[in-house]
Amino acid sequence: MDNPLDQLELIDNLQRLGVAYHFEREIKNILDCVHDINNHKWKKGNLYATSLEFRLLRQHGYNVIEEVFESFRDKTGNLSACLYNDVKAILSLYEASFYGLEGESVMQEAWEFSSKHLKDLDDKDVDQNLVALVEHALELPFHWWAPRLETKWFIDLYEKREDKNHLLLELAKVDFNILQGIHQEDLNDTLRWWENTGLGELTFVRDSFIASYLWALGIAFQPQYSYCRKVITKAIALITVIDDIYDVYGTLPELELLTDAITRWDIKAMKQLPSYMKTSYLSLFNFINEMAYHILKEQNSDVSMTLTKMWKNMAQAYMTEARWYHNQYKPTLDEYLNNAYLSITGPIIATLSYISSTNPILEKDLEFLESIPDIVKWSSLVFRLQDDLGTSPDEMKRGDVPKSIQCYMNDTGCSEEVAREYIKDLTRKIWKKINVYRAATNCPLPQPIVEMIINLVRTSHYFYQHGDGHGGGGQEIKDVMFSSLFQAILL
Ligand code: 0FV
Ligand code: MN
Ligand code: MN
Ligand code: MN
Ligand code: MN
Repeated sequence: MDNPLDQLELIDNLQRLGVAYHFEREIKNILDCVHDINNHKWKKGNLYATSLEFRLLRQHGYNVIEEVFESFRDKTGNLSACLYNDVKAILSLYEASFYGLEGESVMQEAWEFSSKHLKDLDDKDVDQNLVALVEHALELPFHWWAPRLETKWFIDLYEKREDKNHLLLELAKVDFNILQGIHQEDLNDTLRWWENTGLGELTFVRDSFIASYLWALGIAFQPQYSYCRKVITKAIALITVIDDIYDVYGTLPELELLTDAITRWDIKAMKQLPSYMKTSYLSLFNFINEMAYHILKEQNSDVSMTLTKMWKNMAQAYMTEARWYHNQYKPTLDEYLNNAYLSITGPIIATLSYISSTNPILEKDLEFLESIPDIVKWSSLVFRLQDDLGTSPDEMKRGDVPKSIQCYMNDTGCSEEVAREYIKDLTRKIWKKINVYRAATNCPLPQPIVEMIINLVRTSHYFYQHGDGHGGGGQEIKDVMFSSLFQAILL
């Protein structure tokens, strides 16, 4: 292909079909060329092409200015009304707008303009494939997709297209099935570990082991990250149990003992725990020690201090929430969020992602992660806000610390509906900060790790878009779990 637009569409399809990871070098070559072309005839006056180019270039770390959209204004200075009828172009602009950076006004305007028109879309004369894309994009824009979790959906959609490339479709299906086989092996391994812990038999624990694996898959799907996925799955399974102990089952004095035991990180501390807590504590202890041992053996790096420190942070943040709840204390939103980015455990998952997928592990990276850098903090905040949007209705019914929505209602006296809109708006604002970070060239962490951290955010969007996908799990998420993990695609 030598038409830039065809090339960009191909890249977009490769990405959505889940096979772009095979063509990283080719994609970079194309984008390098597109970025350097001086003849702009192929996209002049074409909002669809301009937006697609902008989105792909920004996604891949190229510097593009928001002013490329200035030429689409009408005489009144607004994004032009004559664009309303071009659904494909507006969708393309909408997808691009999620790559906006903090402080960019044109991007904010592009988001407002495009999302409004897509929501109000009269779809009776629009191609059904495009309508499906619009509906999906309004739920989750491409930039917020957890790569593997949307692949099956897109392959199905792509197959229905008249202009599909048969070879590409076949590649996507075969590749999906091959990866699914690898994922099933990971799951087998970890499931055996989980059954051996016996933690699933604790009466108060949510049944969410497969969901824990799906989180790991959302974070890192590529074949080489099996060890990383297994570590993350186990961590999330343990986090879920410990979280339920803090939120649902434990009494305040018992929780003080558990917090003390995790803070001390000493097997002797098990003695002081009520018997129902002992297996959870020892499982966590063993899991971390085993991982530290593995890394020591493989790389001669000692990660034990970093790991224990992250889990201490979590236990202390859980304890803070438990004290607030049992004393009926209502934190302000600021106060709540200052603790909640830790209690969502994003910093642990980010650190585990690094440790379980990086060789050589560097002391300076460990220190950087321990300091909880902005990228981890912001990602954890978005993760927290999504969790609160999805889980707080049930949490409030059961009794729990006020979550972000309730804190904002307490702060301002507004309705729940207004508070939820505020939290969604805050989510988009923090994403712009994440985008700035992602675009910066001076991040000390390896790029794949930054992407895993961002994939954690994306996975949280996925899990909580229709409620509590992790704990409660509506039918929709169960269906997707089943089809992503256990159903091969027919060729
Ligand atoms: C707790 O859910 C829980 F298990 C989480 C945070 C999802 C697991 C995913 C990762 C750790 C990556 P819940 O809504 O009860 O969490 P909070 O913190 O609100 O009690
Ligand atoms: Mn959906
Ligand atoms: Mn909880
Ligand atoms: Mn909790
Ligand atoms: Mn929650």
